[in-house]
Amino acid sequence: MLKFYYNAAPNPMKVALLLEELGLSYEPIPVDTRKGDQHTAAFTKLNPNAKVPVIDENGTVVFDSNAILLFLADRAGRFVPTDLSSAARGEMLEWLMFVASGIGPYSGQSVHFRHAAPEPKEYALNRYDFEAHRHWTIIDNRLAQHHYMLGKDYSIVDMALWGWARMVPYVLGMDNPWAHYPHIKRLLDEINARPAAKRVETLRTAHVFKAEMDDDARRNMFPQNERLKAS
Ligand SMILES: N[C@@H](CCC(=O)N[C@@H](CS)C(=O)NCC(=O)O)C(=O)O
Repeated sequence: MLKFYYNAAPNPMKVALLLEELGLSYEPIPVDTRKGDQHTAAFTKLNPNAKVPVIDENGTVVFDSNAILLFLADRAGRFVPTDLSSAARGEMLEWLMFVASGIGPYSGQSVHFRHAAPEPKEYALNRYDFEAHRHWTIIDNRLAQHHYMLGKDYSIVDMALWGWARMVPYVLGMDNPWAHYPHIKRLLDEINARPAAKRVETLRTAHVFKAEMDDDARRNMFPQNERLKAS
């Protein structure tokens, strides 16, 4: 049985969506990152980067959300162009990596500096907010011209995006970002209505993760701050 190490954050949720879309049976294993579960020796043996998601299927371990999406979709021959030398395959890879290296990190840092970092933070917040908007604008422009990220076929790129698109109001600190990003909202609503997304919602709320951001949670989530205390 495939073990799925997860929490309710964007990167694990995009993998949950693919697991559900593929109809794979899996054992969900909650990793409570505010309690520090990601730093245990057992977990860092699976993912030395100490982050979720990770899958482990009888010893075949894959960490990092977009690697997992590609691994599972390639294996199933679904939700990806399968001809390795086709232009469609190149297009899938470029957008998947754009989400992995642009949307995820810039949105994540925008969340960090907007909601968690201490003052002064104007410079950093301005940079990451600007970059998050710039990346989401590129996606919205793409979706203005194509129904899905790769055209007419729903793919793992849409799933990778969905993980983060759900969080856009929080990422950008806006009540209604959708006035600026109507095409992303259209895709988000469409995916949310899929039975697989509804099952992900059930999974997301099935386990109660620690909600308080107390000193212990901050130590577990932002270990870099310990250096500041020491200096
Ligand atoms: N590049 C990784 C990033 C994973 C990541 O940042 N996971 C977050 C949840 S979305 C996490 O585990 N955070 C806990 C921590 O940073 O200690 C991926 O795409 O899987």
